[in-house]
Amino acid sequence: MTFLLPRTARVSRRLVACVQMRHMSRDVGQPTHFSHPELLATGELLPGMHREEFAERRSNLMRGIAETHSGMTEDKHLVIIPGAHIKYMSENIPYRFHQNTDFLYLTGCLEPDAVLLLETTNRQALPEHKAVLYVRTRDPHKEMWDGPRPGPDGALELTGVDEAYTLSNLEQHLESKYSAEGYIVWYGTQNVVHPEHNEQIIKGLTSSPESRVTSVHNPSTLIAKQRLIKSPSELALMRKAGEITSEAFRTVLGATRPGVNEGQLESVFEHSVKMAGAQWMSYPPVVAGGTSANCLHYIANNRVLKSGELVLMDAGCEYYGYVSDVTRTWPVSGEFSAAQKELYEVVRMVKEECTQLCRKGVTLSYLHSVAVDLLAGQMKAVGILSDRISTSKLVQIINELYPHHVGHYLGMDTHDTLSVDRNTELVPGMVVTIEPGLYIPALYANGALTNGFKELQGTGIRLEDDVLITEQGPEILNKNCPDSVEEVTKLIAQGSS
Ligand SMILES: [Mn+2]
Repeated sequence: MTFLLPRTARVSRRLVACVQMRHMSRDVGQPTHFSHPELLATGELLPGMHREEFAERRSNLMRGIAETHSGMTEDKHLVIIPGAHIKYMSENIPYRFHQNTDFLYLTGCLEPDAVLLLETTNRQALPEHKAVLYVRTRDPHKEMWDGPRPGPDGALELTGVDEAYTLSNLEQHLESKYSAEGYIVWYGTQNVVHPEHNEQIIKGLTSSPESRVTSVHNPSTLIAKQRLIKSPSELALMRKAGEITSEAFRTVLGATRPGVNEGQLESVFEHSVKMAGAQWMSYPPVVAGGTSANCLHYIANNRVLKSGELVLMDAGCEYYGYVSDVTRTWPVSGEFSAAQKELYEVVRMVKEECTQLCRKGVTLSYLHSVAVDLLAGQMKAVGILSDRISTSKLVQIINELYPHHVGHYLGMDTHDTLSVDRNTELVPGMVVTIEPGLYIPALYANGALTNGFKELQGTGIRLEDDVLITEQGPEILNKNCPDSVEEVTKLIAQGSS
């Protein structure tokens, strides 16, 4: 087994050593102070987020790894985090590139096909480590078609990692520098981010007869724990995503009238968030008129909205890597019927109560149980469900009418940090959604609805806010998104006047 690097690697190492510039002096395919001075200060990789913050996150991850191996400080660790690859709609037609969020969190780098390695530095205890990036090679022909690439030198200047190489070195380096050296390897094999790199990584780590890699640990749980608590700069981006989304909902309310297609409201929302500076919608929005609201992930958005029905819209935007996720439901005509208003107020009250409970020490699981109890109690109290229904029957009915959870963590992904249990106590810096709903099937046959409320068959209502936990209590990131009957109806009326 040789430790001599292949010739190409030696060349790029020398190249790396020559690079002393600390500021970008050319376009590298993602916004920098050089290309977007109006958006980014020197050294920032995302607005308000300096590359030092990314270095700190890498150190925190290595500290977390050290803590999982207390007492074995001599262990050598190797963490491998691949970036996303470009996906294609059809031959040569790419979807817009979306970076793997763990990779973005640790590097601030928006380059497709890149790989990050973090390795123990010789004879130094964690969190001391070396960060190495592998990126696509520069290619004038391809860059003419697809835009500039950083290449190893650009990646180094951009992110401030310790070393950078072209991807052609990845497999060979894994084999020659790491596989026989007894590193404890941290790499996510469960949800493969990049199938092609995955093959190279597995081959590089295991194909040599001298390889000592027999198992890998998944780093994603440790990264999720870190991502769960947002830094001030992350919160600034999330507040902005919440503000943009609130404003977009106000615009969509004003554009609502009978005869408008669901897809047109989607388009009003998308236009509004992009005009305000967001890059994406967080997910294909749900714009569901009438009974379509009972399909929780309805995204066909192709029906004409009719007077008398409600429209449910679940939509959010992504602002430089951080997302919002908001839901409102309102009457197409601008006026709730008496029964619709009762049901709406039940859901709104439950959202309000659960939001106020978003404080240090409570859990999403607890909030969900509160939501279930409140929904059940209120449905009886206002007379939508008969007060003669037994408690066990009531539990069954609420499970039917409210089939999802009250919330999830929110951050770089809409369903953020999924490996974090919902029994985790909330602490300041965490962001959760609070989204109670009631969905009454069109053919709801179990006789639960009282006579005055039969018209609610086929009605679905959900209200969702994004809530930051602070020392002082909950902060609603989309606080300008209206939910009172008065304000919602006023905005619809203003739009149609
Ligand atoms: Mn949600």
